[in-house]
Amino acid sequence: MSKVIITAAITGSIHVPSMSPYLPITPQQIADEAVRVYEAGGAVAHIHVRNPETGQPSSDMELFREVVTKVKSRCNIVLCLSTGGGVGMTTAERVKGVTTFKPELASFNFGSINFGLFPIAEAVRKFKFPWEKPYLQGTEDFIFANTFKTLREFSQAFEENETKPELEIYDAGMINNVAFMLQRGYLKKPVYLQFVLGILGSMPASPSNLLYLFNSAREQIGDFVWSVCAAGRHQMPMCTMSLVMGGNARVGMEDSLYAGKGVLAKSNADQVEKIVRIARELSLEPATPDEARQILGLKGLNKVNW
Ligand code: KMH
Ligand code: ZN
Repeated sequence: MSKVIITAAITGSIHVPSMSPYLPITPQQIADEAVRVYEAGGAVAHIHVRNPETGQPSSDMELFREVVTKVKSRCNIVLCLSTGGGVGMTTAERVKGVTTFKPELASFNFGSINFGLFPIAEAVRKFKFPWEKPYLQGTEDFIFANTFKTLREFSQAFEENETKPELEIYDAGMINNVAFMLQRGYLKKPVYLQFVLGILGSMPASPSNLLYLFNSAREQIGDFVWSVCAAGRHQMPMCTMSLVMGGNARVGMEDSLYAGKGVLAKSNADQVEKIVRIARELSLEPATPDEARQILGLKGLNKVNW
């Protein structure tokens, strides 16, 4: 039976605590969620951290340390640390998780976009914390900068720490960036691409856009391993399309707070269970973390720095 990698992005830096009481905030909650994802059939947990008091996205390495050590003591799920971070973080802060922890896998955003979260603010009736509204509204004027210099510097950090990059592709031009960095020797094949659909400021989530990204990547890069994530209500349809097309799938509360129409997910595991059910209906079996390590060519949990 074909194996598919199910990733869950546990908390992210897009949603704010006022939007769901179930959004994991503290290191303990994030670690508990990663373990629940593992138990539900997830092979990878994508990790951001938040200030435990306010829920604001953070780049504090001690918060990351608490999460990764707690998870490792309980299960062998692959941890994919974020280098996307959150609004307002510097590139130096964002890459620190790679140089500090030498993870097996980390996200690597492959171009710049005006990451527009500001419409989300309109949907929140009452904000719990003072940082939330300006954080979202400020993105009207926020460039999520991943310049060629950053791509070069991050590539070197990934290579030095033997961390496999998960290349986040929000837009067609970013495939060109991957081809360029491959040609210059900054990336090695096979690359792992994740098509990110439905973020305002980049490509909308639609079947034709996913097909277009996939075909463009085939033309420009050749063979690659790939996955899909999509924002909000597009999460399950786009992940299902990825599975049908032979790709992998990322769910999780970073991308959607819902487990169904109008139903908040109580845990990331709700979404993992759902995509696992869909996969099995398609005669696909979720990969274990060790199978995911093999598919992605990861160095192994014994080589991380925690
Ligand atoms: N925020 C996402 C839509 C990252 O953390 O580096 C993609 C992501 C990026 O997860
Ligand atoms: Zn992320």
